[in-house]
Amino acid sequence: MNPSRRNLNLLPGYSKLMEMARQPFDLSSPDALTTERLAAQVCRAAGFEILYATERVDQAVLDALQSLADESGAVEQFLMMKGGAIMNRIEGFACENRQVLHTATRDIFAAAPRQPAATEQARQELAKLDQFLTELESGVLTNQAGEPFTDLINIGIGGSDLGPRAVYHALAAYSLPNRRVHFISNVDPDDAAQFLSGIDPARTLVNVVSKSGTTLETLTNEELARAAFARAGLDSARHFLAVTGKGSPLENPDRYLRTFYMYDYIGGRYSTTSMVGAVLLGFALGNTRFIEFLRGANCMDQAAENRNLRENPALLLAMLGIWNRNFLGLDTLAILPYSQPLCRFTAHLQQCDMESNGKSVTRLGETLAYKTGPIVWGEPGTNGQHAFYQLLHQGTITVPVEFIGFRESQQGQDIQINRTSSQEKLIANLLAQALALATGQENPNPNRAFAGNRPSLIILADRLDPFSMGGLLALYEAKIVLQGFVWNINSFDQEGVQLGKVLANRLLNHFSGLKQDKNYNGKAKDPLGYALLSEAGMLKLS
Ligand code: G6Q
Repeated sequence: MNPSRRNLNLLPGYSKLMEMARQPFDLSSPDALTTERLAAQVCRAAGFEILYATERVDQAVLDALQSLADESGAVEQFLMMKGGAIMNRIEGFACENRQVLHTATRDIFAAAPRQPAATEQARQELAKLDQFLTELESGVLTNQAGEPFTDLINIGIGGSDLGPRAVYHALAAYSLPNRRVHFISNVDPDDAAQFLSGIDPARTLVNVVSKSGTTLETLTNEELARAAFARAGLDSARHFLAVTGKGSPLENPDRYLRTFYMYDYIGGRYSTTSMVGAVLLGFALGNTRFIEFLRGANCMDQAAENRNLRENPALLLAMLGIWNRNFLGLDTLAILPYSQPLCRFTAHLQQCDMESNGKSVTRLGETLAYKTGPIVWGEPGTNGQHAFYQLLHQGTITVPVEFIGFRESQQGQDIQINRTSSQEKLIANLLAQALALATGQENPNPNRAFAGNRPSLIILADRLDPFSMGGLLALYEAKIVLQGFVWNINSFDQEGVQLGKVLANRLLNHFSGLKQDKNYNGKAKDPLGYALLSEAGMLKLS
């Protein structure tokens, strides 16, 4: 089937859903939440359950969302993407014009992968990594004093930081003994100084991750780290690793102990399962657990091929998100994990979703007549309950919520107090929040009344481990791209980050101009930028 690639508002199901959205399911009406509804509105796949009885949908709306997904050809496009079609493209305009093949990095378990050439490249890099990790673990590869490497500093930003960092924190409990990973991303010198002062460089590897090999923050921090190694009398070429695109300026074997590659068909924010995440996660977890993480992601990628949204967690999340965004008109989405190890996961999803779907033109470059990606935000666990949940329950805007939880704790160390474990307290809180948001509560005191009727869903798995973390990552990656297909936008470029970079460089030129030439006239070159620097008090410092 050739997918329609029509704009959302031109699909036959759009007007039907608009009509249905005039009287959406009322979660706060007395008989809304029944035990039958709770049992019926569960989607199970790839080791996850999605409980969605607390969304404002009934079976008729779900059927209409299914039709809309079918009409958009979302799953067909997902399959085309996995097969290597050029999905990163705006017709008729200059654009990246690339394949989108992050799923190939974990399609390594199949005898016949969907895109054999890309999966072969992934296998080759994984074999190189396995060899490197084996050398480290067996003691063949040590520092100059014959000691093992215990720490790794990851230098990268955006897609070369957020996803890998989120997964490292999520799985740190599974780390090999004596292995720690630290992260420097910001160009803020205080960020780098904090880590460089707290570690023993002699036992530390530095992993420089940049697909382009040109990112200002990363290159600056690399030089900062190399200077620290030189001060410690160490040869940085024996400590520094590179993960980069083939042919990038970082590709220089003389400067790095090992170089691993990622390819232009893997977007930064989708690159956690490529070498971008693999090197640091492999160092921390060992090869076997990293492969288990890939297996979980692959399992969810397969589940995402199912055309039935009631059986496909990613398509279900995508279409419920579109219902909330385009038909109920809700502007934000809170992702709230009840799991402290997921403390950086929402930050990763914020990038993955907002950079992918924060778009205003179609894949033909036309201005959109409907909303696309929401503002994504959130924090873990019960901490949020003591902070911003007041607004979620009684504020003047409605915020849809995606809760994430696990039936068992990760480390199994728990305590019974008042005959309940901490894990039971944690999950009881999660479930209670979904109920409270949905049902609300009447009270003659208006300040203590809860209107309810606020939508949420619950993502559950048994335990946060490498397999389920892979699944969770792939669940959101697939949700985001499926939504992009329905919205008929390009979810794979990020032109919107360019202007700020260009202007920052223009401002930086004024500093270097002033340092080089006493008669430098920045005002003539760039009146507005120069005036802004002056008002900000920055010219006095140069
Ligand atoms: C992600 C973006 C962006 C990118 C960073 C780092 O999809 O492209 O966040 O990952 O700008 O880029 P480099 O890896 O090229 O340094």
